[in-house]
Amino acid sequence: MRRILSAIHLALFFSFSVLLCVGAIARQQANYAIIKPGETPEAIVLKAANVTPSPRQLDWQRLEFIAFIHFGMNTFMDREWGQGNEDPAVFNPTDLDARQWVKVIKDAGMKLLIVTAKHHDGFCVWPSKYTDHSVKSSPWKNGKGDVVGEVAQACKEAGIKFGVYLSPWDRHEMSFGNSPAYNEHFRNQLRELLTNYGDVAEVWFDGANAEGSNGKRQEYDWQSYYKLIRQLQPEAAIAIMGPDVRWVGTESGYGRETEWSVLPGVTQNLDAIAAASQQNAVDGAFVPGDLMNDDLGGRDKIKGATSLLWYPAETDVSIRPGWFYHESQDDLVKTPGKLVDIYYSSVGRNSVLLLNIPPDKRGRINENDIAALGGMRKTLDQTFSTNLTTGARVIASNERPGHNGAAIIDRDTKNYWTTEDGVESATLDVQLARTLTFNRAMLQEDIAVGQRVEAFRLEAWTGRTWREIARGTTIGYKRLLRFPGVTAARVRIVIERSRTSPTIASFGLFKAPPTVAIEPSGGAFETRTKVRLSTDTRGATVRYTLDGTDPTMRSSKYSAPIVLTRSATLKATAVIGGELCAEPVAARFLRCLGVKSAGFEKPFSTKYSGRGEATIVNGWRGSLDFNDKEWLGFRGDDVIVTLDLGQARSFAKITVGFLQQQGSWIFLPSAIAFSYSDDGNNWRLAGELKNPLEQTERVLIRDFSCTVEKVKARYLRVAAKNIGVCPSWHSGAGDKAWLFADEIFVE
Ligand code: FUL
Repeated sequence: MRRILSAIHLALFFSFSVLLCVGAIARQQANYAIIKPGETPEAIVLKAANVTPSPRQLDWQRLEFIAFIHFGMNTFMDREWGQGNEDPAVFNPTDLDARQWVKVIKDAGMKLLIVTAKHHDGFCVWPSKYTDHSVKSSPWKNGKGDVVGEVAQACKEAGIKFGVYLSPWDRHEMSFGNSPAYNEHFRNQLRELLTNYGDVAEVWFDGANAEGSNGKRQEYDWQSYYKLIRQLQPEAAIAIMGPDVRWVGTESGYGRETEWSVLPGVTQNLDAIAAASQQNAVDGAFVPGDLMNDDLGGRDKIKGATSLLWYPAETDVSIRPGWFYHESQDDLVKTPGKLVDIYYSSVGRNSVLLLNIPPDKRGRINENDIAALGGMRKTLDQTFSTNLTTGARVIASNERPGHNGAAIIDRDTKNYWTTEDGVESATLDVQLARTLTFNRAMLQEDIAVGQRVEAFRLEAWTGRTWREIARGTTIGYKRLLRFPGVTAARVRIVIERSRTSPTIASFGLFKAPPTVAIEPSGGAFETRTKVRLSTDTRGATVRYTLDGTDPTMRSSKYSAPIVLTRSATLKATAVIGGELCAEPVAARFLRCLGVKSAGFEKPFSTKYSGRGEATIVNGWRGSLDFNDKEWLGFRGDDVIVTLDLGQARSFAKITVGFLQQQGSWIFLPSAIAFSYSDDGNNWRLAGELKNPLEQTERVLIRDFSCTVEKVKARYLRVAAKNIGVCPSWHSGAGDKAWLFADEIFVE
């Protein structure tokens, strides 16, 4: 959220390139378009279809999967945000090995590494000439070390692109808030990073911002930063608070189902735009709007636009709850299964995935993170190494000369299929070499000519009819689809709607290793519950455990529904030919008292409404992703909820769970009261708690419990106090704070 607020000042840059002939007329290719007053919605849609990425945006998009490294003062202070007054003597990695970072990243399939040269605390991990608050003043390598230099060198050796994160917000630098002086200081630091370390492929500017050490706020001169970058590293993509790449809008790792790379801009300066058509580039022409909506570029989003621009999404997420390393999170590394899911939901949804892997105090990536990445890579390789469309024949319902159907399976993404002018829906009948089984599909448009497809579906030929197996809206650079295994010899792509002649550059069908489904996928039960396990692959069996450990070949073999009478954490894996072949899936089952209904005194936000009122008693816990449908979000309001047990029941314990993610303005409640009642009118207090945790703690889930002795009642009430507004030190200071609750358990 904080990025959005400050994104209002973001100005955008665009460029022209060559003349190109697609669609009815020869037109100049540009990563923006100006809409003249009076243009019809249809004309605007056509313009949007012909906005194309700048060469640097295209190169960036093709990287697909890139790495973030958060490493700095916070690593040693065990914090997420430093104050700026930390002692440089604390920064002292015992065994820093940038080559290890790069190896881990390369092995995981990532193509670029962005390192935090300076985070909000202002400590520079390169020996900047412009401050002493840097590695120069630390004991590491006797003040002669340079993390940025070691990373740049290791990247170069391994053929990985290199990028820098330089936080504009600086809580140490005295000139911060003294606007011209700090802008000069910031450019000086930027110049060092852009001139001393070889090629820079991405510059990442964060939106987090508040006062500096002197209590003053800074007016950033973004335009002058962009100008310097264009001059020194013209190939570098400027991300987030920059013109080339936009923040996807969450830090969860999940992009949008409908992800347009062409967005409406707000025209600022028509003269500048007119001048741009002669000069190739202009800054300050557009301001993007809300980046957090479900759909940013659909027809109703662009219909009133005065300009359009290519502004693609980057999905940033950390492999751990925090961006920096904390020993306490060693067991909270995302599982391979979760990382694979994130991959499908970012790379597979027309976005670049920027995955953060924070090195520890030694200066090495932790074993747990390496294992998780290894598991993820294994599954992705097993899935995508064999494209089952090899040897297929493609028959298109319509094709433009030189762009026939065969282009979609020729493995050359520069060749693409498209239709004749005026044909905006079409089918591509893919006749496979033989009958095959698959459960994944990949589609790519040729975005070099624009993003066009608005709706499509995939169908398989059953021998008698076409059966739908998957559908989607946008495709863009890449779209990955998952569906239960299908066995067929013919598949067809049906393009239902496109903004102009659709293009497909690439199509693939794949078979992912077997996965296990747990039904129900976890939850609460009263006395006993039955759980079914199944795999999506014929010939596979399932092994499982109930104590939360990973299954082995010695674990129980699934043969009939499992009957649970106690709380359990179930983990299951598929087995083929005597070998465990999939990453385990897990589900938690909790035995507790059944709640008949839950009512809220103040409504939760429509944006974070989980699965409705029942979310609070459905037995499912929320994850660290506040978007995961298990959280109810309250903006500025308290959570006051009454539970009806249906009849008077005895209970011993009530537990309620809350989330804190202060970076997203979500804080734990300040206090919680538990009460009970026989009639729903007269209430008795069962217990009261105050939250002992710091508001500065960044990411955590916390349960608050109240135990009672011999209480029997029909109604229970939990009242949790919202802290009201974000605290004074916070970037949202004074704005309404969020309170997020996921679950109440009655035992
Ligand atoms: C945020 C920062 O405040 C975090 O510390 C982290 O650097 C993340 C990538 O961006 O805005």
